[in-house]
Amino acid sequence: MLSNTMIEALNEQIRIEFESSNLYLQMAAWCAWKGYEGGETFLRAHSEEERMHMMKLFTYVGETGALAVISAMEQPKAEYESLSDMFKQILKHERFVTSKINELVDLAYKEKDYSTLNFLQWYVAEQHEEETLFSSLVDKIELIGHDGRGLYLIDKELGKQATAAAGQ
Ligand code: OFO
Repeated sequence: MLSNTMIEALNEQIRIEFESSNLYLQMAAWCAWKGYEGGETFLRAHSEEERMHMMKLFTYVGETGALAVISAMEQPKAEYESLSDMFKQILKHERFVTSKINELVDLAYKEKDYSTLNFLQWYVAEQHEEETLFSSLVDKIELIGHDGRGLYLIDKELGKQATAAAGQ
């Protein structure tokens, strides 16, 4: 059985993962609007991934006999200065998500809630992967994404990454 503090914290994480999903879907719309087809495909897929992160939490909370609660969500930002600006904001957002996962892990330790601790390990690994991915994309955009040709190559790369991830 989960403590009330843990239920509240997990429900907050459900909101955060849902917000991530909405944020990336909104970013996909911005990419489509700007003609970044690869970026659109990549971010649509990433939005789905975040929905899956949310659903895992939603299911876990329910399985423990607690009530999963979906709370009000923040409206995602719709417009970005550039692809580089957008990916820097994604990296910042993922670092924020990592800090929230770490807080959950701290709480589970403090409460000796070993079941939740075990459940959260998947998120710890996932955040490591996501930060690595987005930080390398930010670096690539910084390196070559300053003109039309560079941006074209970056967009192609994003499309390829989305296709490769879908085939995994
Ligand atoms: Fe990309 O963050 Fe979920 O967990």
